[in-house]
Amino acid sequence: MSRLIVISNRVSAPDGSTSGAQGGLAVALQAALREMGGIWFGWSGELTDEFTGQINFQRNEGVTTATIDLEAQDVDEYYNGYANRTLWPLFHYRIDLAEFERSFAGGYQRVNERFAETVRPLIEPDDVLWVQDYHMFPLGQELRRRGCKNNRIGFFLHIPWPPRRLLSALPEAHQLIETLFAYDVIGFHTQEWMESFIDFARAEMEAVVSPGGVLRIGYKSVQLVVAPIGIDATEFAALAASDKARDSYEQMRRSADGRTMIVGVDRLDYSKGLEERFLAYERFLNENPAERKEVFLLQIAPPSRASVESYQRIRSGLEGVSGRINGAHADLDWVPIRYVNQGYPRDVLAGVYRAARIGLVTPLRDGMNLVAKEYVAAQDPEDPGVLILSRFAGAAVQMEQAVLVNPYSVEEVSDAILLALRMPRDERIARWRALMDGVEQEDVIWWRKRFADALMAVPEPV
Ligand code: ADQ
Repeated sequence: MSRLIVISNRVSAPDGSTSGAQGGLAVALQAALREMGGIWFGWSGELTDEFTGQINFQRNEGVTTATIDLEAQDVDEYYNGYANRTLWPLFHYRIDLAEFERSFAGGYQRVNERFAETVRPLIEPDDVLWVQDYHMFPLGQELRRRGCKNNRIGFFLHIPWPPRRLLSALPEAHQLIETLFAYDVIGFHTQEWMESFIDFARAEMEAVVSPGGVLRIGYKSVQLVVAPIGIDATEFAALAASDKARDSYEQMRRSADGRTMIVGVDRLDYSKGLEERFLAYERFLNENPAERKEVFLLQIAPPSRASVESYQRIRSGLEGVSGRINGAHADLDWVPIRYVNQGYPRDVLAGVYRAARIGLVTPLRDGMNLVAKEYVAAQDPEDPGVLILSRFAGAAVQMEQAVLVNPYSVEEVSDAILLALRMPRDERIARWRALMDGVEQEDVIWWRKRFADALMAVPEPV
């Protein structure tokens, strides 16, 4: 039987010893690795003075992880540089924040070659490879060049694919996209991201697409598939029913002191629309004096990518806006925004979600957004809260019973908050039931299977 080799920037062991992919994605990939056997390969998160390609193997609960250390220059150019200062902003439609430097592109290519060189000896002829996300676009091609001719290699993109005209600003766009033809299958969260990809390949590279979703340039071809990621709904429901979740639920209810809680949970990232969210909430406070002191917003936002300047700016920007709103509106017994910069264990988070009457998930652009699904999975079926969700999150395609909003419009989001607060219980239950059915059916196991089926259906190389 084939083994599975997962390759991503960071890896995650079942005991949580290495950080990186967390929650549902990690659980799903670990389950696949347990079933098929194999290895999860990636960067350890550690630095080394000189790259040696020495691999650190660990085995935990039936999952083997293999990690390597990188040089400081690698991390600057590949991770902080090309991945987080070039591709991430550009792929989230923030060309204004994207930085184009040849050293970043060079470092990105070098690290992908280092990954390929190091992981290559671990790969056997029958192994199936699954490469994750935008850190690793050229990896498939580098592996093919090193002799992985017959392995099935799939690639999944966790972030949006930007419109063609935006992508044209990337100096290496053509080369980068050509490398993707080394994969057998490329997966996207939504039809929209896939269509943007096809649009670029057609218009700029004369690619042709067949009705079955095979994209061709000359003699090279790749199968495209839409596979929206889900959460592990069963795992999350169990978390929500745990003692820890109940404690945090009760603690939140007590501290809410009879007021209605609105919750936001996001990595501190400009793509998540936090500033717009705060401004929309302020508008709600101004427009609805009667409701004003009946609500508060809890925003949990642990800092991420803190060495990148645009992240430092968003952080101080948010401190400014939340401070100003609290300064202008707070009273002796009420603070409108509780703004918390730290991460919490997932069971605690589940209790917090359940205690919130509104889940406010308003990214300006998001590949999928798993917080929206977790919020739904944590609700009390008898008295569920209301999900307010950005139209520009990939999740909106599957979650049309949420209150969908344009996150750029403070008026629309403010109106949505009022609508959600006044929504009768029957309607909340009906919407929640439909959302929960989707979250349960199209969960992370479904996602993994959908992608794996597409990969296994590709005709075997000869
Ligand atoms: P992210 O941009 O990280 O993921 P998201 O999908 O919302 O966004 O996942 C965040 C995860 O981190 C959730 O599981 C959430 O519970 C957890 N998390 C966030 N804040 C936390 C906190 N304070 N404490 C503890 N946990 C916290 C990228 C893409 C998304 C895509 C995913 C998966 O940007 O669009 O949905 O990958 O493909």
